[in-house]
Amino acid sequence: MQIGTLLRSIQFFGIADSARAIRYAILRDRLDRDYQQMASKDPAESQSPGPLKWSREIPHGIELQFEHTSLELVFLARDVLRISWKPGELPIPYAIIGNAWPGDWIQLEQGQGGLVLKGSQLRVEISNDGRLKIHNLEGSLLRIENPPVHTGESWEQTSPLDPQACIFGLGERACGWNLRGGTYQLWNKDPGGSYGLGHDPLYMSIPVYMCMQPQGHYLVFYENPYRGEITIEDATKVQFERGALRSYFFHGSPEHCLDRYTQLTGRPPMPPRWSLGYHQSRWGYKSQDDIREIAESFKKHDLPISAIHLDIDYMDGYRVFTFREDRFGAVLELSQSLQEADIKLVTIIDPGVKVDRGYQFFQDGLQKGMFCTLPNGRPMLSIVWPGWVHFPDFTDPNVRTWWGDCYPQLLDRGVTGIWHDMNEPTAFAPWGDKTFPLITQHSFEGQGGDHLRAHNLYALLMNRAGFEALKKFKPERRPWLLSRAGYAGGQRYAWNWTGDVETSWEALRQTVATMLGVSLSGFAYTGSDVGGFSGAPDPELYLRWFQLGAFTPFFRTHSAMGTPPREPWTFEEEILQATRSLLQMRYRLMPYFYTLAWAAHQKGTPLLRPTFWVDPDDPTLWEIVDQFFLGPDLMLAPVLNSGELEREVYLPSGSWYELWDDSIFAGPGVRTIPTDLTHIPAFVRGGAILPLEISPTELELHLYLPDEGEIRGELYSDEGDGYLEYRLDRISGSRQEKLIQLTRTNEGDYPWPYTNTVLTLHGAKISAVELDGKDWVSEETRIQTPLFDEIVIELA
Ligand code: MIG
Repeated sequence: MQIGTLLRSIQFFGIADSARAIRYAILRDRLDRDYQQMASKDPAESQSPGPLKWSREIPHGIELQFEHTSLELVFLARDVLRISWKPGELPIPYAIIGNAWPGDWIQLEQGQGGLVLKGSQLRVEISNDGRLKIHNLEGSLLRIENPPVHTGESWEQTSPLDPQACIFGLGERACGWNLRGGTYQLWNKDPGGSYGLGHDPLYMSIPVYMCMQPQGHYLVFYENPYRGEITIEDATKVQFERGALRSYFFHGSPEHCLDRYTQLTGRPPMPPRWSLGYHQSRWGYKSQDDIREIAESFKKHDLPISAIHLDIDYMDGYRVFTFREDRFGAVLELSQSLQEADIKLVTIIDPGVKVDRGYQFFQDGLQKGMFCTLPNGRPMLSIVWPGWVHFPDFTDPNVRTWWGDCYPQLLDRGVTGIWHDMNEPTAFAPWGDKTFPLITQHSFEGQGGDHLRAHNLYALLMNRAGFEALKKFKPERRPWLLSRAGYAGGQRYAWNWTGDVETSWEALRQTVATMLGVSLSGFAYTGSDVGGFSGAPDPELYLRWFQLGAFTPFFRTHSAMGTPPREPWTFEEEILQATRSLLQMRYRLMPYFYTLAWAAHQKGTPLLRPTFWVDPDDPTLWEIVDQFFLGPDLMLAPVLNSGELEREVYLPSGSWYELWDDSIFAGPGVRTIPTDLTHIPAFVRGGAILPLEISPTELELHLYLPDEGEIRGELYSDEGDGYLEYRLDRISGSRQEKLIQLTRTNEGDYPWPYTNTVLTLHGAKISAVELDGKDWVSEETRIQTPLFDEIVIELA
């Protein structure tokens, strides 16, 4: 037993509940022992596929029967291959939304020692012993899959890697950037307390990774929700404890792979615009008056804000869907007055339902059989914040509806966004795995299954229930959900945040890699607790973290119970001012963020992108992780070390403008950049048009001139919520020496929202302007423009 954990839990949790947690851990151990014994009745023999017996063509693919195992290979599209090894049950496709792919034509040939399956873009050699070699049509070998080994019910498969290959993704990881040289668990887990570099697994593991290598990039997704493990060294070695071994192989650039992967697993919906603003939270705001005071202080200090979060203390004894009436009885009034200041209220919800005879939701769930059970049919008794709890079984469609039907209890009090926590799922136990006994029974849409199968899917399905409820009860609004855990496909329902990251410089550095890994795993929206969750950041660390937060999709300050306050005004004036100007920049950039949200919704492109996005084929970029892109045009080089006065930044080819002071740098190359405490080095790509909103009716289009060549910008606008009209304006053109020519096109019927638009030039002065064929007045670098179709600018 970990004494430290126990003491901490007693301190937070009291003696009685800590004693219950011990009882729970003992019970879980006993049940897990039984489970283990059941599983290992007959000693299992490891089996390779054995020799090929027969094969036959099927639509877009081939089926092969080896002596021991069978294989099905299907070209879902010309660049997407599905590989399914059996025996083992195929997953209920919770992660998948289906696809409209036409498949690919195929051709089967007899090759040396096996068969060759040819499509229009890929060629797979299948050897008679079950080894796969995937080539592109130029003949480059992209991937080898050794014959998988089936032992009992588990699968293991290795795939040798090119020495230069880099591997990224696997969901949320705190293990550096390139994942080569490590072993990673596929099992959602609350690290407990807080985590730092090297902690594995975390809350959201997703069996998806991207491989960058000289002969062509690919993405692999294993559609198997069981517990597993992947080791990435000279080869990737993946293991799953049960189920069929099914994977999808996608070929192309990272952008293309994510486009394809999110066609299969779903795109993130368009978020409400407010969610891209700043969120303030902490565990420990005690009452509605506390919240009101926080909101007022934001106003008083001239700090823009969009949402305030209520952590678990708002509930009555941690009973979900209740409010502690003495302190939060007037939440409706609170939310209404916040609404006047354009601030939304977000409440946390945990899955555990308190066992309490007098608690109606519990009684109802018990009567209707909504909880996960043990094999004896009784609800599984577990323990979390409320004390003894039962857990809803989200693999049951009736439970999803029953649970979701309670959301109005939050929505009716003016709550707008919902934050799902503890859904790994996590139970309190002073030792061992802090989750359900593996023998716990789940419905699986009536099919039945245990917790080994349900565990990694639990959050996905809880989020699905929440998402569907928000759509049902607020059909005119876009749902906004935040979730700690998740699985493949979860981007359809919720945003991610990186959980209880420790307060340290090392954790700040790691957070960049973690967020980029989450982004490459299909989640377009991620963010971290500004300042770290668990500690007391000094002003420098707080500000550096705030600077990173300002340029990440989900921007929220949050911290643990007992940490000192860290709202911006609790720091000295210099820090307060710096946070103010960052917040102002964040809100000016809102049209840019919103346009990126549209791109994510259309193509699955994450908002945060690793540096190699600009040139995936340049191997020198693959491992850069102390800088990154926000969308196509903004490159951030956050300061991640204490006392750092300057840092090196790699600038890709082209010209780059420092966002804050407009100094121009020419790439490619590494430059040393000063790192003034109050600013995060940020660079705008020459050739970009960055839309900055000055007020709801005033827009500045900042044109950063390239030396020569292409200029482009995009701007998505709509009402900010709901499902009515939108518009997408595209400006494109070029610079040739002293002449700039730009054309605007648009789609969608939403009226142009700005009454005042200014085009501002960076990098040169204006001598003359012609707008839609007429001479037009201008200042040195600014042009007041109506909505033009075409503009020609002559530079001085
Ligand atoms: O056991 O709700 O990650 O953000 O403040 C800890 C209390 C439960 C963990 C979340 C954190 C939240 C905290 N929760």
